[in-house]
Amino acid sequence: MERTLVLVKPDGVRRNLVGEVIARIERKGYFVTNIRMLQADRALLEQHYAEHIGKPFYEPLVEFMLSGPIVALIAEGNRVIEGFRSLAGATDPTVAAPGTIRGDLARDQGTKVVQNIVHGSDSVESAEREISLFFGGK
Ligand code: DAT
Ligand code: MG
Repeated sequence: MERTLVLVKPDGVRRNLVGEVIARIERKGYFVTNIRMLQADRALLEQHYAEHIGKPFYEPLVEFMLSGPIVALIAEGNRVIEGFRSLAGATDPTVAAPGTIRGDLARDQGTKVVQNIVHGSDSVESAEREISLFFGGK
């Protein structure tokens, strides 16, 4: 079965949206097969967001992700990588479609980095790499 890494980012945890995110994953029919709350450290985030090193929003992104606890979970199901990104909606919450997590629950806060509630892996390779980072290869 395909699996993906979902993160509820610090904005989602601060706003008590962990249950809302999990409910949407479960209502869609995917299975949550592992979950943990953690305070990320810089070393973990530098690996997780390695593809964005050097971009103007990289440092604000890392600082934002360090700003409070996050929830990491593994969701499973056929085509869950694509399916969760569809549930999440577009990166920019201002234009993310209503009905999506970002479209319904987030907006532009005027910050250097977009705060958009959730992360979802974007390919099988990223998912396996990110699951290893957050769940030690399980
Ligand atoms: P996604 O999270 O939709 O996969 P991404 O991997 O391109 O998007 O970027 C990671 C995060 O960085 C994203 O969720 C929000 C932030 N971000 C991306 N592009 C940005 C931009 N142009 N300006 C500000 N923040 C950005
Ligand atoms: Mg991404």
